[in-house]
Amino acid sequence: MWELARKLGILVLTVSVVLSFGNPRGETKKGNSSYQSPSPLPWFQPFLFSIRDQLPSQHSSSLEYDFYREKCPHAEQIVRSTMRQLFSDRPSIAPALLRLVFHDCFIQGCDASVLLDKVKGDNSEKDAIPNKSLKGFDFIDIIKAKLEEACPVTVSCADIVVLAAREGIVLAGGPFYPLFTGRRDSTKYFWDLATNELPSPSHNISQTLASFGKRGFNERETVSLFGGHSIGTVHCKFFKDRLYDFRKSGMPDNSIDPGFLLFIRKRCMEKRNNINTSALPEDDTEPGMNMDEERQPSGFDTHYFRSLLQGRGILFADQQLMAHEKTAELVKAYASDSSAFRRDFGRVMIKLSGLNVLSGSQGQVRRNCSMVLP
Ligand code: HEM
Ligand SMILES: *[C@@H]1O[C@H](CO)[C@@H](O)[C@H](O)[C@H]1NC(C)=O
Ligand SMILES: *[C@@H]1O[C@H](CO)[C@@H](O)[C@H](O)[C@H]1NC(C)=O
Ligand SMILES: *[C@@H]1O[C@H](CO)[C@@H](O)[C@H](O)[C@H]1NC(C)=O
Ligand SMILES: *[C@@H]1O[C@H](CO)[C@@H](O)[C@H](O)[C@H]1NC(C)=O
Ligand SMILES: CC(=O)N[C@H]1CO[C@H](CO)[C@@H](O)[C@@H]1O
Repeated sequence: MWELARKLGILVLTVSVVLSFGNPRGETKKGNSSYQSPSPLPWFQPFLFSIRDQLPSQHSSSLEYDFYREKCPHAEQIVRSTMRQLFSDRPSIAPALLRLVFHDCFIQGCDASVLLDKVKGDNSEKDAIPNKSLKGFDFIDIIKAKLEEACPVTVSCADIVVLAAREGIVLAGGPFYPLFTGRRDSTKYFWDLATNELPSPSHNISQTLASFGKRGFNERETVSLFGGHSIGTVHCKFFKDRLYDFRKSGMPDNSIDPGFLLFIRKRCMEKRNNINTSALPEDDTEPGMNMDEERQPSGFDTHYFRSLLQGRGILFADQQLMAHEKTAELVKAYASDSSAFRRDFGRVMIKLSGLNVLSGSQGQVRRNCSMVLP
C-alpha cells in the first residue's frame, strides 16, 4: 500500500522538481489549493528519471523522499497539523521559522545546531549576536514533543525545522515545495561562525552577494531568498543607523524614499515611547514593526520587491538589492511577476534546506531539540 503511495509521492516530487529546475517556464503550485491535495500533472511522463540528478546541491543527495515512511509514517502529517493549529493562534510562527531555517542552514548547514542551548560556560549559536532575535524555538519544541509521542527519537530536529518552515510559508500564502528528509542533528554548535558569518543588515550588495555566493547561491537565488522579508517583523535597532546620521554623514541614508523615511522615523519613536525606555533597547522588548508595515493584510507576496522599487526597503541590505544592475533587474522582474517569484522562491528554499546536511550515520537524532543526546 505505501509502495503505491511512495511511488505517487516520488512522482509528485519529480514533477515539482522538474517544474522548479528543469522547466524555467513552468508554473509551481500556487497557494494552498494544490497543497491540500498534491496530485501529479498529466504531462509528468517524460520526467520519470532520477530525482537526485535534478537536485542543485550535492549536499542533499544523501537525503530521501519521505524518509520516515516506515519508521514514522505520519511524521510530515504531524508537522503539518501542528503547524496549522499553532498558526491559527500565532501567525508570527511563519516568519519566525523561515528565519530559523535561514540561520540554521547558513551556519554549517541544516543540522539544527541553531537550536542547541549552551552548555554551562560556553556560548551557543543562540547567544551569537545576530541570532539574538531569533524566535520559534518554543514552536519547534511543541512539534518535537508531538513527534516524540508518536515515534520516539526518530525524527530529527533538523528535519523538523525545514518541514515546519515549509508549512509556515504555505500557511502565510507562499508556495509549497517538496522536501527530502533524513537530515541528522549536529552534536555541537558553531558560535564563532554564527557570530561572524551571518550576513549583516548593514552589508552592501557586494558583501551580501559574496556571502550568499560562498554558499552556492547566485544573484537570482539570492534575490529570491530575500523575498522571505515579505513577512515578519523587524526591530528598529537593525536600521536606526539609516535614519539620521548614516555612516557619520550627518544625513539619513539617501536611498530611503523621503516619505518612507518620515514614516519609519515616526514608527521607531512611537515604539520607543510605548515601551518607555530612553535608548532603543538592545534587549528584545522593542515590539518591532512589520516588514510590510504599510500593507494590509500582510502575507507572502511580491510587495517586498515593489517597495524596493520605491526606496522603501527597511534594512540597508534590502535596499541594496537596487544598487547593482543584475539584482535590480531581478527585483523589477519579481515585482511584476508573482508566479516567477513563487517558482524561484520554492526552488531556492529546497536548495537552502539541503545545504550541508548530515545524514546516514553522521550526527544523531536528538530527543530534545535544545540538547545533544547524551
Ligand atoms: C543579507 C541577508 C539577511 C539579513 C542581513 C537579514 C536580516 C534580518 C533582520 C535584521 C531581521 C529582523 C530581526 C528582528 O528584528 O527581530 C530579519 C528578519 C527576518 N528575516 Fe532576514 N535577513 C537576511 C536574509 C534573510 C533570508 C535569506 C531569509 C529567508 C529566506 C530571511 C527571513 C527573515 C524573516 C522571515 C524575518 C522575520 C522574522 C520574524 O518576524 O520573526 N532573511 N532579517
Ligand atoms: C488559502 O486558504 C484560505 C482559507 O483556507 C483561503 O481563504 C485562500 O483563498 C486560499 N488561497 C489560495 C491561493 O487558494
Ligand atoms: C562594500 O563594502 C566593502 C567593505 O566595506 C567595500 O570594500 C566595498 O567597496 C563596498 N562595495 C560597494 C559596491 O559599495
Ligand atoms: C515612563 O517613564 C516615566 C519617567 O521615567 C514614568 O513617569 C512613567 O510612568 C513611565 N510610563 C510607563 C507607562 O511606564
Ligand atoms: C530540553 O532541554 C532543555 C535544556 O537544554 C531543558 O530546559 C528543557 O526543559 C528540555 N525539554 C524537555 C521537553 O525535556
Ligand atoms: C546582524 C547584526 O545585528 N549584527 C550586529 C550585532 O551587533 C554588533 C555589535 O553589537 C554589530 O556590530 C553588528 O552589526
